[in-house]
Amino acid sequence: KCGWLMRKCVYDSDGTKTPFGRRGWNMMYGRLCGLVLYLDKNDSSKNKRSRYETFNNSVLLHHAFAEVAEDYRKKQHVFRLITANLGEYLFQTSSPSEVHDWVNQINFV
Ligand code: I3P
Repeated sequence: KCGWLMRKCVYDSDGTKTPFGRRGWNMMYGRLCGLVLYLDKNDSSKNKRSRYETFNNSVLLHHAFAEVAEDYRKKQHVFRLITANLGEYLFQTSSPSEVHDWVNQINFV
């Protein structure tokens, strides 16, 4: 599964709260490949720096859990992703069916 997502970091991958200044929403292109969710700032560039950024932004899905973020009311069509190392992200998609599709694809990889 691939597609554009808005991402917000809530907890970093060491389980601590993401500090102010890095808690904003960013548009990213998500690609689900096996047990990794790759996140690119755009879907075309293939230079070394963008590959490094893709690697740096990738989320490992082994023992990760996704759910519809029903308690998050500021935006629509948002799902939450909690990772094994207690990182937490919110992702906004474009429709209810996209939310369910991402959640199911992440949970049943
Ligand atoms: C954050 C940014 C987010 C906001 C977050 C802010 O500021 O405004 O949009 O989350 O609030 O901290 P910054 O870009 O300086 O990190 P919401 O959109 O969910 O309100 P938060 O700290 O309550 O998560």
